[in-house]
Amino acid sequence: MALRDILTLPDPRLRLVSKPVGAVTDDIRRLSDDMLETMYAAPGIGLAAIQIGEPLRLVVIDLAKKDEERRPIVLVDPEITWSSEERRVHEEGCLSIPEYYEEVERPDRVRYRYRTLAGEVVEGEADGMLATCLQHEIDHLNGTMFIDYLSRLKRSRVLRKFEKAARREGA
Ligand code: K1U
Ligand code: ZN
Repeated sequence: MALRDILTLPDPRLRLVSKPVGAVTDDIRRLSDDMLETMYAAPGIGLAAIQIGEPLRLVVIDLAKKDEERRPIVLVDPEITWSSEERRVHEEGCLSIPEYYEEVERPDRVRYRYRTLAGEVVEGEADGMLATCLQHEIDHLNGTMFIDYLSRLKRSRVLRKFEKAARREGA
């Protein structure tokens, strides 16, 4: 396992559409281990492969609380198969936009499908934090970030802040 660097705004790789994983190989198993280690260290509750620079449709999630045992989920080629008309607002953060949190409105419930590393197909329906997290992570696979759902003013403010920071770091 290896701790990997997390890409941050305005890195253009965060806007790539990731490619399907297809067959699970040892490289994919190693990548999912790295993703879990990186997510736990951040700390975060989810991570998409593109956030560590790998444009593959691979996601890890663990919604266990600090005092609970870890419950890692590795999702290979995850999809949202249905979204409710009903929507809800939830505060979101993103490891690629450090220390920025905003309320985002999304479908309240979703149905999803993914494969496990062992090749099993898992289908289910989620609400609450799992629904929010699944939508946030699957958005990353399509090059979408949660700031895309904010007003143009909020989005341009946060983008400007991170572009300025990147210029300072490059200088
Ligand atoms: O994909 C990511 O950038 C990870 C992101 C997932 C997420 C958070 C909130 C709503 C939707 C999706 C994070 O994990 S941000 C960090 C965070 O929320 C957190 C960190 C430690 C404990 C609890 C939450
Ligand atoms: Zn994110």
